[in-house]
Amino acid sequence: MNMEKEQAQAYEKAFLIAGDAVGFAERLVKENARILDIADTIEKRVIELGGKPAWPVNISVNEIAAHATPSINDDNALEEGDMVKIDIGVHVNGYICDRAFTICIGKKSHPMIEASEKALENALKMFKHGTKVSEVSEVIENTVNDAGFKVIRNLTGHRLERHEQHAHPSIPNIKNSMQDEIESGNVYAVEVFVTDGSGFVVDSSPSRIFQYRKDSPVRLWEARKVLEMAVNDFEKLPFTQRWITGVSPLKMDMALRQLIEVGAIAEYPPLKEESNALVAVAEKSVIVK
Ligand SMILES: [Co+2]
Repeated sequence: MNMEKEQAQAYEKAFLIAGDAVGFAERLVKENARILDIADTIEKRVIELGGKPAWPVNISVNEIAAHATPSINDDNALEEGDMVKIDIGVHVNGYICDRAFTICIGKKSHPMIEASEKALENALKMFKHGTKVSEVSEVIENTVNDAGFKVIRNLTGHRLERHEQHAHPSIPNIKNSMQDEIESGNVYAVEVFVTDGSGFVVDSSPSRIFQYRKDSPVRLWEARKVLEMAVNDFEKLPFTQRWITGVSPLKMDMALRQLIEVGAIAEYPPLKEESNALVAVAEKSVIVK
């Protein structure tokens, strides 16, 4: 199956902007940099280049593997030795490019980062029509194990769909017996998480990433306002408190809680390595021609 021209052009633009944003972000991640400034600056850059953030920039440090993003008045800054994972999503017209990289502050590299990048590189070489997903997974796990580390068992790569960041099939990082095959015309994100811990993530808190699920009546007008923005401004893709305008910070948490209770939005809590071990990630998206 071949992509339509309009879709192909949107993807091309999203991929170019994401590539630029990654290079830009790499220069921002350094000792004493405030994570709020890093996230705001990257998101602004994506918009200036004609894209939209497909989700809030994730800045996950050390044992946090993913789904952390700065709060509205976040004061946290990066420190020497921090293992910093930046995950950037860019969309053009709903067509998404998903990228992530890791920097260890004050070090040129780190064996864990090198293992994630090597596994990603080996996996990307296999993205041809007809390759089994299970073959890709096996290459990822073997590469990481050969480097002396473990993959995170319950985090996966995935297919990308219009306005859908995690479409079927997933691309596990562990050996499996999935029958799905890589298909031309599809877009996939390969996302390799590496650790020296137990290789499993659990929910942590507080959640700062949310996503529209369904329309539901809610009492607070602030909650209705958030839901309206989730649909109209964020196009049913993930969002965060930092992006919500016109709602007082005092009412924000109450509004979000109401929406979660009625199932109007879902929350994505930060994911923490179960044994509090360091985690590195390397992720790229690929269009299969
Ligand atoms: Co991803």
